[in-house]
Amino acid sequence: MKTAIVTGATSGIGAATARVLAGAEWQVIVTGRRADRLAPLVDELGDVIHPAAFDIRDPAALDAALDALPERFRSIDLLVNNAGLALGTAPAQRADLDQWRTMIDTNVTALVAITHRLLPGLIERRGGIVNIASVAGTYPYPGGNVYGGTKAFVQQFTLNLRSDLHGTGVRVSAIDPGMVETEFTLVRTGGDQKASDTLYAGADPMTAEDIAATVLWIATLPPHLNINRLELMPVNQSFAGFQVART
Ligand code: NDP
Ligand code: 8X3
Repeated sequence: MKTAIVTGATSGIGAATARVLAGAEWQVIVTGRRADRLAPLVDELGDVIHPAAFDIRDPAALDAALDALPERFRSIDLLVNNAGLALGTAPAQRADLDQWRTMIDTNVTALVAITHRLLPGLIERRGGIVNIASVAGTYPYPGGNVYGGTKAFVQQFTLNLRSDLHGTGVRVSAIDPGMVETEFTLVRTGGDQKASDTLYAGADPMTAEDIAATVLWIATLPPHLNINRLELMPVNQSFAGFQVART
């Protein structure tokens, strides 16, 4: 049985990915700060799930959680770097610097730290890494400022990892989803359920399960195949034009 670690599995894409992987006979280490959201995954999926509740921005907590893994969860074959968030939609000139720092600490610094820690084992086992980036890393939009910047980092880090891991057999992929209905907008708006409902209403957005199925597909391709980057959107989402300020 192969072992995956899915960061940010207390909700949304991470929780769905844990379910899909467990259903495909993987055992899964699930992480996130909310321990009360991890326990039900264990109840639902059984002892193929190992919950590890910690703040991924805290390097000591990350090390402690990985050091405390039970023996049978120690040989990790797949790292799904999913934990992440957007905070705020204000333009840069009115944005909150602490929110910017939180996004960088979570989406960039913590992702890099867990990757660095797990790389030796992943190389040993010719494993894989799937990074959840975003269309926000490719296409700018008003208010996307630092969130989009962090996701552009994830995209480029993914490709650069591929270069460094050349010849090791380790697969590295970035998934760039567009609109997925999760708690993402609730978090981004500081808990505004109405704003979240309004954003998704009538849009027929992607589901967390859509992205989870994509993670499983990437992770179970024949070993000679690597998906470098994969961008997905709901049919009802596309692109708008440039803006011009006239004086
Ligand atoms: P959710 O808000 O539903 O899930 C985010 C997950 O990240 C939660 O499990 C949360 O756990 C975890 N997380 C956030 N901060 C921390 C932290 N400091 N320590 C540990 N875990 C943390 O959103 P999604 O499922 O949508 O988001 C998953 C990923 O997908 C993110 O990287 C997001 O940027 C990306 N994405 C989302 C899109 C969307 O439209 N929804 C589109 C493109 C990309 P907890 O709060 O319990 O710590
Ligand atoms: C989430 C997608 O467009 O809200 O990464 O930034 S978007």
